[in-house]
Amino acid sequence: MNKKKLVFSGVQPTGNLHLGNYLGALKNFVKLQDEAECIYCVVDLHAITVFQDPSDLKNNILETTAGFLATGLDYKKSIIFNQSSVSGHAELGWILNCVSKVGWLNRMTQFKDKVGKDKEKASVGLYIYPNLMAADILLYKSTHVPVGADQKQHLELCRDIAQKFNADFKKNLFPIPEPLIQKEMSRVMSLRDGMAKMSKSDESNYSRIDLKDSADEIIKKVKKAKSDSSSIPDNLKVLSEKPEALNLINIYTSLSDRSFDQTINEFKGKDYSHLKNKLSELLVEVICPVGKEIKKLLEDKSFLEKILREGTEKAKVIAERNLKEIKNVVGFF
Ligand code: AQP
Repeated sequence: MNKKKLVFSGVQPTGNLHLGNYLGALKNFVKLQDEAECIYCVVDLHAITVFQDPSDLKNNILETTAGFLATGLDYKKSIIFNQSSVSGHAELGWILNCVSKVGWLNRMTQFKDKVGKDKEKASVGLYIYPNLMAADILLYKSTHVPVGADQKQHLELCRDIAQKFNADFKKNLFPIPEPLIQKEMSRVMSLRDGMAKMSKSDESNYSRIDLKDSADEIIKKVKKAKSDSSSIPDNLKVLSEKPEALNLINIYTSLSDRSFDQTINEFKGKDYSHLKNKLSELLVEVICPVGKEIKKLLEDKSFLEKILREGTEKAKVIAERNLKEIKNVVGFF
């Protein structure tokens, strides 16, 4: 059993990276680089569970890679690559499809939320997506997985699959991976609806802050964000009844690396317009440099392709070694 801390996580190249990806995942990815061996993957096989225009997909893979680098990932410290270039993900994905249970997948709330009433028209890939996610993680025998709270259920499924595989084949092959979910800001909500998560696929541009937004766009989006007409309360109980307002407080808290109590003490009794002004200033300070860096990196696509190629070579070494062992345990030649 691999006792070393090995971190794996992925981001789908399905559009512009947003504040939810940054606060829920990427910020944590960067911190972990100095504590553990880290593998960060642009999960393009996951992206095609919903149809992607091929040329958009190519651009989005590079843009997500640029987002990784611009938020502080160092390709010399971490392995950065795209999933489809290491065939072991798909191969182990199939093996795990045969370990996982239909009943387990039927409980996945993200699938139900994404397909709504159109279940019959959803791709099979979207349904078995969590099994592929388990393969991504287990292919490297990863021990820790930094994700936003929306992925917690998928990670629990991955743990169940790893345990079942180990039990079925009577071999302690896979470590049972631990989720690393940010305590302060595990779920960034939409700026238009405090009950829906901020998401790339939300049709409204005003629902999210994209990492490439200009200062003007950020200010406009924060100004239009839903909040509350009364003043800011001094406790979480009252705020919890106003999810949009709570979301703004949480974003400010997380971006400024403060505690919730510190933020409340600063803003209690004031109007939300005051919080919005401070939040816009902070967002412009933190997010605009990231957006500028993404745009700069995208000017040299061959550099980004080179990073992915080099990362792929490193990922393949681990993946091929582990897959050989896994196939042998399953009974393949
Ligand atoms: N709103 C969010 N709050 C906190 N964390 C979030 N993450 C995504 N949205 C939020 C985390 O970001 C990582 C990468 O997610 P992803 O892009 O691979 O997939 P997703 O969760 O499906 O993100 P989107 O934006 O909702 O994409 P679409 O619209 O394409 O489905 C994950 O760790 C995720 O938890």
